[in-house]
Amino acid sequence: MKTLLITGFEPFNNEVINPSWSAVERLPDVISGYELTKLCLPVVFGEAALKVISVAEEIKPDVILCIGQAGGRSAVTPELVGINLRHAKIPDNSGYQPKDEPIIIDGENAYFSTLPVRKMAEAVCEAGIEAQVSYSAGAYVCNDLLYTLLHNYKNTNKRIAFIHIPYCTEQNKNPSMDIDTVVKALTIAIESIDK
Ligand code: PCA
Repeated sequence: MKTLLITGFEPFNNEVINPSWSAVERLPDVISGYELTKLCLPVVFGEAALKVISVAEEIKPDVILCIGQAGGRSAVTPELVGINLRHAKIPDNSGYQPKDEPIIIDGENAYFSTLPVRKMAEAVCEAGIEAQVSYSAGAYVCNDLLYTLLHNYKNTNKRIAFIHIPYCTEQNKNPSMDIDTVVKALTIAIESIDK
């Protein structure tokens, strides 16, 4: 069976939940011929990617799909691109707050995702869930993770993407999405990878 490493994040910015991990936790163990390994990541620059890479070295997944919260967005948004920039409006969970720093000194400016993000967004939309491709993952820990993975696995056949999701209903913020809807969206996104 093919393997898929899927990650969510711990809470950050004074929240007590992060819907990315709540949704990942609820996914079934097998979707569309992919056996899922689930991992919860620290919201810490550099460390999140190191944790993914160390587990990926062990289990050698075919696909790495990372999920994160994007407060303020109303849609499920697969990210097209990761950029070589760290710029944080709030400190990460270790207290680090970089300002306009590269992730990799002399690294490429950007890498495109290596999964079919447009197809994934369209499939989710067709199921009646708000979704669209995003052209910026920001410059915080989520972008750091996406860029670092794409950099680390360039010239390999590992397929990598990042999906940002809205706040969940329990966070009492607007806009928001039910975790069950996010779980459905992620399932459909995974099912569409090889279609
Ligand atoms: N969202 C943050 C980091 C962790 C998360 O869930 C981001 O968009 O960078």
